Amino acid sequence: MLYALIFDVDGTLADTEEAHREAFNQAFEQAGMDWHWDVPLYTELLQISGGRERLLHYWRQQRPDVQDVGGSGVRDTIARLHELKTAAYEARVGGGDLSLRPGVLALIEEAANAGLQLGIATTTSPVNIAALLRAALGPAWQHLFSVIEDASTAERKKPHPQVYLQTLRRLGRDAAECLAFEDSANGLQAARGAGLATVITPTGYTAAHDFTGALRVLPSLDGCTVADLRSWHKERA
Ligand code: XBP
Ligand code: MG
Repeated sequence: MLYALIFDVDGTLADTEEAHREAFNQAFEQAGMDWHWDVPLYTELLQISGGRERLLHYWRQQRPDVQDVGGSGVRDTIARLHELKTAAYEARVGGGDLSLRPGVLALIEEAANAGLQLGIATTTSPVNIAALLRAALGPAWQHLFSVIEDASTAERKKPHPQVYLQTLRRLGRDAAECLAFEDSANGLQAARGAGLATVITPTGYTAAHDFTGALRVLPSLDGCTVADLRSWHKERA
């Protein structure tokens, strides 16, 4: 039986990575740094989940010789850049410009009305989830989700399964009673690592990823119903 749906955020609930990329570049400008992440570079950097981890990876890869910026070491500089970036992203997305991907709102509402539990398992920061979902689902958005696990509660980032394992534990569900929804290879690996059958809806940033092991790979959740999910869920066995 299917009892719960667990959603990734970035790329799955909404196509957010372009807004994240622009927010990173705004943070670099505000910090007076000459870094700039264009779309091809950001597509590559998205293989690292977590904004702080992505910044550290880029620094080690592109500027291994630079040990501090304006007297702050690497760790402090990254923390400051990520704070600037998160504020820039919140300002961009909090105004409601970014809508949910096609079919997401209808499926969430139908699933909630059908009594399915809804969870969120993401590597993004809680500020970003609230900015996106408050605008897209209204101020009471949190009541739709029984469990939210994010960068503030799960230290290990995707493809590590920690965020999904913690979500399952807090839902009180076995993986076999749930479906996961993801957009990326890291997300698929994390969900599969927790034993979850996973529906993939790629974005422009993740279209070239390897989705072997996905239960379904769909252009979007548009037209997807709870009845579809129940029949796909039966197949996974
Ligand atoms: C995608 C990510 C996040 C975002 C940036 O998260 O990997 O790091 O790219 O957000 P999801 P932060 O698991 O929802 O696909 O800067 O807050 O990490
Ligand atoms: Mg994602």
